[in-house]
Amino acid sequence: MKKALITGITGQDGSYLSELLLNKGYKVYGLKRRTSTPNLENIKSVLDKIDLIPGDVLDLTSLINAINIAKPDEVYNLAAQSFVTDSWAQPIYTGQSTSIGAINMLEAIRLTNPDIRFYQASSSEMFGKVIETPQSETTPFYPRSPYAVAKVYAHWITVNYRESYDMYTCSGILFNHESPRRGIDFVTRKVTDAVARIKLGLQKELRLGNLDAKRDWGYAGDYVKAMWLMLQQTEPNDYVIASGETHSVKELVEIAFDYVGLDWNKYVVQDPKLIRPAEVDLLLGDPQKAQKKLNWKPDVSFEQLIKMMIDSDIKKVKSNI
Ligand code: NAP
Ligand code: F7E
Repeated sequence: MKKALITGITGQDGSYLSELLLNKGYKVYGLKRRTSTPNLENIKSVLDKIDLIPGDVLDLTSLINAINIAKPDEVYNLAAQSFVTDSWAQPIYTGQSTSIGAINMLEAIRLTNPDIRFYQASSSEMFGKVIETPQSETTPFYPRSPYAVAKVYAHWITVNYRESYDMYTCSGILFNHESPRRGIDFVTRKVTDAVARIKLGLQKELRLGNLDAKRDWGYAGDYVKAMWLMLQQTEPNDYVIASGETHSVKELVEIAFDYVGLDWNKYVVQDPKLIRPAEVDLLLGDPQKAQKKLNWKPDVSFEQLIKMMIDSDIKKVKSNI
């Protein structure tokens, strides 16, 4: 039986990846940091099937301990301070968890068992103020936030350990991916939750920042399949994972309000406080390499994704009334 260790298991991607790996017959271990209140909502359906190991990616000893317990064939490093906005408020912590966390995990592997295959959760935010469109594996990076700068370090250290130590390390450059389990701060979930509340008469307005920003959005359940595929190849490599379509925040809002029969103009308020110090205006990924080499393609469209999230939020909000 193959064994996998996932950091960031309580997050959106960690939960979908756990389900995928369990379905493939893996023994799944998750690194979980201590929190003062429970945060197991995303993994509640798999809790009795996985093993959680206490640890933090900033604590190398806890990572070595986790590897000694799990003895994994594969490590998926998904842990990070992943909210771009907060990376300006907490730049040093974001740098530590997002970049030093990655090298800590790589060092833990190198020192214990360098044959372990390693996946690093890299991000389209690294392209930032884009040099070319669409963005592919060869597009130069121009990060625009402390988060994105930290992800660039984590990406290159992953490449460097492959080249320096001949380790099987892969960097998945994933464009935005969402789901009903997306954190409430991110724009898709903020919109779908608000639409549900407005429809049910519990909220009057939705305050947003830049409506013109464009993103290449996909479904998290599709994207975790690509993470697994990357670690099943003969040779390690880096891949862009994207839908190949871009949409503005305004389009997202229009589709979401339309779906419940409401006019978004009556509810959306632009709030200058929500504009970022430096914005990423346009992201559009070119997933051809992943399509050809991994035989990967997404199944869920942008519209289906938004509708899935609204249906889920309406159910959640109703169950709490
Ligand atoms: P998420 O929901 O924010 O989950 C982040 C996870 O990291 C949580 O489980 C969190 O634990 C954990 N974590 C944070 N700091 C940690 C630390 N110091 N030690 C141990 N665990 C820590 O993020 P996601 O959307 O699932 O994304 C997964 C990864 O992919 C992240 O690295 C993110 O930056 C990257 N990424 C995401 C996207 C996207 O569109 N979703 C795109 C590209 C890359 P707590 O529950 O305790 O907070
Ligand atoms: O913002 C604009 C905002 O916070 C998307 C993370 O998973 O994907 C995510 O980063 C866009 C930005 O995601 C609001 O200015 C407008 O242009 O949903 P977001 P993100 O910053 O793209 C990448 C790939 C990651 O790696 C990250 O970890 O939407 N926007 N108004 C807003 N955004 C938010 N959050 N809230 C607003 O009110």
